[in-house]
Parts: sequence; structure tokens; C-alpha cells
Amino acid sequence: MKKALITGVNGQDGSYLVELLLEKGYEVHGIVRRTSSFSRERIDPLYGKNTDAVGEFVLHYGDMSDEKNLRKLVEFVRPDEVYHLASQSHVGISFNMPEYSTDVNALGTLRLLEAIHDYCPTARFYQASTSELFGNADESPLTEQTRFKPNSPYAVAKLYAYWMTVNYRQTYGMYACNGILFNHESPRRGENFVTRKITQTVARIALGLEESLSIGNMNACRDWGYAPDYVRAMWLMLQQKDAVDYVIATGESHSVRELIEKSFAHIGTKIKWSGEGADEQGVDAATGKILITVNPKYYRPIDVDAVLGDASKARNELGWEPQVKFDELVGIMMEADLAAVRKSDRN
Ligand code: GDR
Repeated sequence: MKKALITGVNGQDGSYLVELLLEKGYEVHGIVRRTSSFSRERIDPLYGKNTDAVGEFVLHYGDMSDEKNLRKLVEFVRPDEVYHLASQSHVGISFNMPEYSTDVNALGTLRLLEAIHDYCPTARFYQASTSELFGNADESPLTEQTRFKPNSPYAVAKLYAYWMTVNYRQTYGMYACNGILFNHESPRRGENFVTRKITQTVARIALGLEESLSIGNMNACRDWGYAPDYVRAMWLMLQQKDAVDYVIATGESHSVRELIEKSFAHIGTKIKWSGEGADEQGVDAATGKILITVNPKYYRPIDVDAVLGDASKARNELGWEPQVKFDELVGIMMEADLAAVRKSDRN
């Protein structure tokens, strides 16, 4: 039986990856951070509330900032595969917490690589790299060959982790690779990322629980895929003959504004826009009711304007294809949020 170790196991991707690996017959070890209130809703259904192990799924307390603890865990588990998903993953918040973001995202990755190198150097290592590495790039679509131009503390720290992963591969011959994943979403997405914030708020507006959506930069464009498709790519990357870095993207780019329009369309509401910049508003085209306002507090000091990926290499070499694209993704997230809001309103 293969053993996998997942950092950030209670995040969106971690929870889908656990499901995939258990289905494939792995023994799965996950690292969770100690917090005063539990934040394990995504993995609760997999292991139960009051235990740290069920069947082949075991949880351990750990933290990317605690080197000794990481070393002990790696030595204890001696995994065949390591999926390093833990990070301070919010780009906007990294401007307020640059040092913490760097400690966790950059040095945390180094600590883990060192532990693997010392205790189980034949383990296969997956690094959660990101399209944010490209920043506002000079070309589009973005490929594995595009020059990196990170423009947030989050992305600069992730660039360090990217190169450390390459470095351990080159220096020690470790099977270490980067998945350069573009935005990927699902009903399990954290509520302060833009997709989930929009679908959840629109669902609450539909059920009369909220008046309007307050949003930042609506002109940003992203290549949004579906998280379960993307964890499949992570697993595929660790099953190859050699460790290679891949871009994982849908090849479609849409604006935040389109995402808002599509989400409202899902509940039968057409949006009419007026004004500009921070004064822009979106109203219900039928009633004139204000449904969307801009709040500059959600603007970032510098943003990535547009992102579009080309995953041809993954398609050709891994046989990976995204099953779900933008339209379907918005439908899945809207339906899930409508159901969740209805349920919580009843309770
Ligand atoms: P991103 O995702 O920064 O691309 O990083 P996010 O959903 O946070 O932002 C996408 C775009 O939407 C704009 N935006 C807002 N964003 C948030 N969070 N909240 C708002 O109210 C809002 N209004 C407008 C943002 O300015 C931005 O342009 C995600 C994360 O998962 C990273 O960890 C990952 O590396 C990349 O995707 C790929």
C-alpha cells in the first residue's frame, strides 16, 4: 500500500485529494494546523469528528513554520508521495502579512524538502506552484516557458518554493516537481476568494438574506478551473517516469464581472451596469434595485490583470484534460450555495 503525506489537508484541494487517494487505495496522512476553533469541515465527512484516524486516513498536528515537527512527521510517516499544499494562500492578504506569507510559503517548503531529503529521499514531491508566478506577464497564453514576474509577497514567496523544488531535483536527483496550477474553484472554495464570495452572496440575495454584493476589481480576468480536475493532475504528475513541471489550466479566461453576471443569471436576474471605478454599480435590470457596489478596500496595491493558461504539455504528456469549464463551474457552485443557504436558513 502506498503512503501519501498531504500538507494543507483541510483546504479545498487537500480534501479532494484525500478522496482521490483513498479511492486509489493509499494510506493517507494529513497535516493540520492547531487552531482554537476547528476548521475541518471539508474533511470531517472523511474521518469523523472525534478521532484522528479512520481506516487509512490519519491526521497529525503540524505547521510549516515548525521545522522540528515537520522533520518528526516525515521521519514517522516515511511517505512514498508528498503533496505540499499548505500555504498562506490569499494573495490580497499577503500584502498585509508579507513576512508570515514568506515564512510559510517559501521557508516552509524548504523545511519540508530538507526533511524529505534527510529521511526519505526517494519520496516523490509535489509543490503547489501557481499562475501567480507569472504576474502581469509579457505574453499570453502562459506556458511553462513564460518568464516569471511575480507581483505580490505571496507570489514572490511561491517563486522561491518553485526554484527550491527544481533545485532539490537537480542537486540531489529527487523526484520533485511543480504543478503550476491556475485558479481552481469548487463549492469547497474558501469564502473570501472571489468565486465563492460571489456565488455565496448571490445565493443569499436570491433567498432574501442579503441585500447586495460588495466587490473589488471587477476587470481582473482569470482562467478558472474545477478543483477535482486539478487534484487529478497533481496525482498524475507523481506517477510519471521523471519529475517534470506542468501548467494546469482550462485555456479560457473570464472577468470577475462576467462571473458576477453569470451567477446572477443563474437566479434569473439580469444586471445593468452604470458608473465607473469605485462608483460603479450593478442594478437589477428589471427593478432597478442596487445589487452590486464597489468597495476599494478589496482592491490590491497591485493586481494581476489577466491570466490565461495553455496546458498543452500536460494534455500531451499526462493525458490530462479539464472536465469542467467556466459555465458549468458557475452552475455547480451556484447550485451548491443555494442548497447550503436554504439548509442553514432552515436550521
Ligand atoms: P487569486 O484569487 O488572487 O487569483 O489567487 P482571488 O479569488 O482572491 O482573486 C481573483 C481576482 O478577483 C479580484 N477581486 C477580488 N478578490 C477577492 N478575493 N475578493 C474580492 O472581493 C474581490 N474583488 C475583486 C482580485 O483582485 C483578483 O484579481 C488564487 C489563490 O487561490 C492563490 O492561492 C492561487 O495561487 C491563485 O488563485 C492561482
